[in-house]
Amino acid sequence: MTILADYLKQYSSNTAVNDVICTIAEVGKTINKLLQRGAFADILGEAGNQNVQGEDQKKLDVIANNLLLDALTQCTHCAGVASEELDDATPANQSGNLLVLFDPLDGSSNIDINMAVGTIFSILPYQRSGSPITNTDFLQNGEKQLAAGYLVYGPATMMAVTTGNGVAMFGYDPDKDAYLLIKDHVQIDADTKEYAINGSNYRHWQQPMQQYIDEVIAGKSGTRGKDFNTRWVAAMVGDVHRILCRGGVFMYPFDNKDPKKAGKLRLMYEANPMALLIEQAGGAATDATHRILTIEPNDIHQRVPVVLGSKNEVAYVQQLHESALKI
Ligand code: AFP
Repeated sequence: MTILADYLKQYSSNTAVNDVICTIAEVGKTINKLLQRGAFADILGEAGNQNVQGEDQKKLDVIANNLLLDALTQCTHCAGVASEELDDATPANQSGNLLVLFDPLDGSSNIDINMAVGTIFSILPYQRSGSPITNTDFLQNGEKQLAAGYLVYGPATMMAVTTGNGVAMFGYDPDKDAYLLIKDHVQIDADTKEYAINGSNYRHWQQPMQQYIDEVIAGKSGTRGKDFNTRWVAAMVGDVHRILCRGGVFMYPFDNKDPKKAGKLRLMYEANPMALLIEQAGGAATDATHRILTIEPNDIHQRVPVVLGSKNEVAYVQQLHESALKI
């Protein structure tokens, strides 16, 4: 069995990136242990404050954020860190040549109900090594990512990662205290019959998204001519992991619940890393009409609509949106 560090040595020549990935993987072991202990580790419930997004922080949001910050600020290659849980980027080692962004605990609403949660990370180059970092240094489009991945803490803890040469999946074996390669060159089928969306927002969507959902619900008797199935983990990492395992499409589209917000998911540390993984696995990732990886960011916490997964299904959603724009 191939361990994570050996796999990275073989497929990624960037030793600094490899070190950062292994650092995050080590923190993942600690988060896994805390989750395995659950109620007995005092990690459940609210932390009693809000993050920059104005969301109530769970205790584990804060714990996971601090664990990653402590580990990455000690990594010589890391010049700075941006987190969903912190307003501004945190300087690390000025001589470092990498920037790391993460959602430390994705799917917080699942923590107290013992359902899957995860950690999402993205690694960008730091172009001004030797100078103190600013938020602006992080504003690079998703194609600039040197690596991206997630840890999913489910019945098993697993890591999916890409350094630009395809996607590899590792399982954490607690008996060996190691991440062992389960599958590399992960590929997603171009077609699917499985979609993931929070249907309770239907009345807030734009017409093309409502049309898409009407069609998949109509199934065989409708224009699609086939029946579909639905899944919704309420943790993006869980839905993306399922798509990497068996295909599918995941959508968190624009909704007019709060028209000032472009979407719920954040571009820099959720959509971009997941989009890189999905594209590296032969899928597609858009904001319904444009490739996510080409979106030029203007804020480290900006939000974006997301449609990603099996490329033909993503293309079909895009076609519905473009047709509506042509009318
Ligand atoms: P939380 O981390 O606040 O639970 O949000 C998770 C998430 O950003 C993403 O991981 C899920 O796919 C999505 O939100 C779930 O959103 P809904 O709760 O609106 O279904």
